Amino acid sequence: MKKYYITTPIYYVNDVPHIGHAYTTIAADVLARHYRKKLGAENVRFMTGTDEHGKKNTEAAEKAGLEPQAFVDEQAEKFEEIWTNLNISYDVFARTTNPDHYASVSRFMQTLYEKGDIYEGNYKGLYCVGCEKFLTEKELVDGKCPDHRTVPQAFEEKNYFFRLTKYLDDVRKLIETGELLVEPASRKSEVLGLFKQGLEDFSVSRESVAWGVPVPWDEKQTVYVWVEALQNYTSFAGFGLRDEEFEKWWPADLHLMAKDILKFHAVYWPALLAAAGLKLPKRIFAHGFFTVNGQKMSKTLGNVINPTDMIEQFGVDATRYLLLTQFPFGQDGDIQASRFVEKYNADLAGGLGNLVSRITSMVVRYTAGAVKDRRITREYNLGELEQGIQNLQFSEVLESVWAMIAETNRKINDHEPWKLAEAGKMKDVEKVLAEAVLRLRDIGTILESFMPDTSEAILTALADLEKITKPENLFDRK
Ligand code: ME8
Repeated sequence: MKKYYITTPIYYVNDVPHIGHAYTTIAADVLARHYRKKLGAENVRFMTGTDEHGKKNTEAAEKAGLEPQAFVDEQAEKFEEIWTNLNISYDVFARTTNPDHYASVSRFMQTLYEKGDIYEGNYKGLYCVGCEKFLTEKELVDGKCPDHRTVPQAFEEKNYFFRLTKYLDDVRKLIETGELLVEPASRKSEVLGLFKQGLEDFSVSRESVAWGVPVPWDEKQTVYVWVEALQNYTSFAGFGLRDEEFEKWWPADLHLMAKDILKFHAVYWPALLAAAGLKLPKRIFAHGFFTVNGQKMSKTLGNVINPTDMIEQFGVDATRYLLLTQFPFGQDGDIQASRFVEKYNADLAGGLGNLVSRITSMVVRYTAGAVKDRRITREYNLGELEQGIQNLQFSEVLESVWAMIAETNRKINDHEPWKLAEAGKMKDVEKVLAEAVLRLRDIGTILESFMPDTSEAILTALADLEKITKPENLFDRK
């Protein structure tokens, strides 16, 4: 692999970012940082952004008493700000109201049209604005959208349709053989199940929605917001705009998202790409959807957690850590927000923070800040941990790191360097501390992608084995 192009979904700006958005974006950031170390920063492109068209956003703008553009500008800024505060190292922030995106989408749609994969039809259906998609009667619960608990709007208009059915067999085969990876395995089966149930051509334009990218051959219509949003992955890589750039980055190495939008990414998107004659993404990974303290996160329940509040309470790295360690990535789970303080104190203040402070204090005190670089026996395999990151096993990797922290602590307790010092056995003291320092360096190295500031503080303090310093307290007890 020579380059790595990773994306998050582009989030709707109808509301402010919450920890659901943060969860995916932090995970993508860990991968981007990891691959920058492996491939060099110039060979990694990490993209996130905002989905700014469609009804959902215009309705929110209206409520806020603003013109759509003014509203989405304001909202997009909030996302960028939060990502900066969370130390998200994105390379590109894709906003779908960017004129370049319009040009790229027009080019893409025109290609499908000229190929004969678009036809005119009449659409009659039930539309859920919350999902920005049509629902079938079968999907409704008590006549309502099960996710948004609202009655969908009955809707009939002239639309353009995409010949999805023409590409279904090809896409299905690529997923089956793993040429297009859909992960985890449970999600792959779910997607293959959709093919079995049968899928129909779908409408890719709207006559009644003005806030969008105009259909190039019929400017009275706009491109359906989902079809246009998916194309952010190609347009912001330069499709139809900057050929050399597009050549370098496409296809994407990983599209990351939660399972709620897997169908769009694993069925519609590959089919659209195939129709446009473009390569398909290499890997699609859909992680689980989580609840908070056992309940669905919702405005009505008032349990939506804002990442900014978490950063204020715990700091950036602790927020990243607390979110990624709640449950295995890829599975559904529960964010136990009521136990954040307990976990913070146990793992960060008491665990890692205490270990760093303990070791560096002893080195400064007993060996004047200097230890010899010795070979250490490692019970852990750094390469395996790196592989774990590439497999998106974030909570497992962090668990292993915390096992290393506990083990390093235990070794210090067993050898009691303070007693050795009292007995004047300074060579032994130095040996025990040197080993602890080197383990701590390994820990700092693995944490680089997860907790960048913490890792830097550790690695800086231990950079020169002749002049080890004690860093400031990493995590204050809460
Ligand atoms: O769907 N658990 O945007 P969106 C886990 N604009 N992840 C969660 C989550 C939760 N409870 N809540 C949100 C859209 N997410 C479209 C995407 S892409 C071309 C267009 C995360 O703002 C997760 O990544 O509704 C999920 O897939 C995404 O937010 C949905 O973001």
